[in-house]
Amino acid sequence: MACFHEVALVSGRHPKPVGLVLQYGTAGFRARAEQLDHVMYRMGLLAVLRSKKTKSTIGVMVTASHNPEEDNGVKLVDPLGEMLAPAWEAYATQLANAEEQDLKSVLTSILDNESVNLQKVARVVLGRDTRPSSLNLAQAVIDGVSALDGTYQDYGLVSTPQLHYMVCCWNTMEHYGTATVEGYYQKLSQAFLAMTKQTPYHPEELRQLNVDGANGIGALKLQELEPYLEKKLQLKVHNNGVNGKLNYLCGADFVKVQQKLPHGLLHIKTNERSCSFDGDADRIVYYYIDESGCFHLLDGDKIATLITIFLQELLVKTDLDLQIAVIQTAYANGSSTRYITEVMKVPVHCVNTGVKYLHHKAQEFDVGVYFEANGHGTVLFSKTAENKIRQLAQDNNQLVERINAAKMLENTIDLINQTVGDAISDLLTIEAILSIKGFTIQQWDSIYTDLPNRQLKVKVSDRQIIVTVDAGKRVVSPAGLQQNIDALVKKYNLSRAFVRPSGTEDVVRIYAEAETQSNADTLAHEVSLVVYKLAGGVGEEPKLLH
Ligand code: G16
Repeated sequence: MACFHEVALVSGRHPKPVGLVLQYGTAGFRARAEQLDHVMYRMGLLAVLRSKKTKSTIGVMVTASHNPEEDNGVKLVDPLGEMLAPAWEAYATQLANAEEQDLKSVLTSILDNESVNLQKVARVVLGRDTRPSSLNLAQAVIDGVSALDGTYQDYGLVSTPQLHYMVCCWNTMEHYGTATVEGYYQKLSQAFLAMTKQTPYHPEELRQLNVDGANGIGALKLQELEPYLEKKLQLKVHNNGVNGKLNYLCGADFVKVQQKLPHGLLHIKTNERSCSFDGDADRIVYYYIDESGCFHLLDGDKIATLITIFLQELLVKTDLDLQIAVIQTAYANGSSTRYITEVMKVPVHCVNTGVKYLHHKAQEFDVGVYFEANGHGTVLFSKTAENKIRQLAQDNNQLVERINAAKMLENTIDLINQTVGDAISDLLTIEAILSIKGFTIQQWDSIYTDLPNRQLKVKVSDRQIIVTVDAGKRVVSPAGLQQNIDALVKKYNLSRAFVRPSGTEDVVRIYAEAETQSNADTLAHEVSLVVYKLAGGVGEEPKLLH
């Protein structure tokens, strides 16, 4: 059994740059790849301690998701495939920032605080995205795991949600699914084919979907999945990484923020259904170009609405007493929130940005649909809900309509990745729903009309000086910033704006919504100027973009 004395020696191969301080952010650590070797090694150590503590398999994913290719990062995955518990995020930060001579004492204090028994076995599974830096960084994780005598399985190139799925499979004795990439494809494709069994093979143009793979892992994995779909769906994968750069001028974040087509799909046909993944395939957004050449985005809010309509109709048919709710963040378009609460009469809850917060809130309901506007989300079914649905699906004494609705819900449970937002699983769920309901993308889009909005980024010297409350919707520091934002918002009809420090990039994010696009753009620009002035903006003053 290794002791912490040896760990301090081995870490000599993964030294921490003196004085470097990094924070565990919205979804783990993110920084320039060259700053992360020691962090990866130490997250390998932490994963072993977490595994011993929980007596479960823990996941480590090397990825910086939507960030530029030069960045990298790490996401830790807890026993049921959820994000690392918040108390352990603090340990992760302490460990990442401990100077070499303090590493042993930080490890010892985690051990003592958590009463970790070092004699327990530890198992870690890891995966990585396609960034050039990911292979070496994954090796640093393995070195950390090995330094504490943990066992590991390296899944190599996988999407983040696939790794979350593996963790859940391992810890449920494969009740959730088989812990292989093939097992993942089989589980999802079988559920998809079962859901769409009754729908006819649509003409080719309706079966075809353009996918922008962001030049990342999602493109590779979709190509592996396609043979399992028995041509029920035809995927035209663009930006598959052969020529382009990861997330550069493409991918879900680019499309959502810029509200325009990604490179590689600039010439899609009118009304052609298209979607974009992000760099590690945990987000998806849809879009199309209408007859007048106008770009239409169907983001996480539209996805949440479509899925909720589908689930609510089925729940009514089953006549089961199950409560459904939608979880959003401050970035949710005001029209979506109004539609879901006022027209659909489904309760909506707003939480802090970060899927870990949405996931946690969604667990409070029988059926919790959670989506961030950026396209990151999924559906959680409580154990009680799942049991009731599966029982009804098998109960031949019930009305056929009830049984069929329960069977459809059962397949939806199997299709949706309940561990985390998953672009592949979401894509199949959306495609199944569109096919079952016979909806075109335009019909889906017309459920409600988005309020025009704009997102901007401002670079400041220290983004942590911006402190927010109320799910990130109001600023309490620096003084005067919120009052300025309030005064600007008052100038425009149906408007709203907020700012918050990003937890994945070194920027402050600005969001503005208004009755017209021009007002949303102007409001976002005015707010960005206030942030620049009051929060220590660096570089050039933000300019109004049209
Ligand atoms: C991560 C989180 C998301 C969050 C996004 C942006 O996404 O998983 O929940 O919305 O970062 O966060 P922030 O605004 O704090 O930068 P991803 O896809 O990059 O892992």
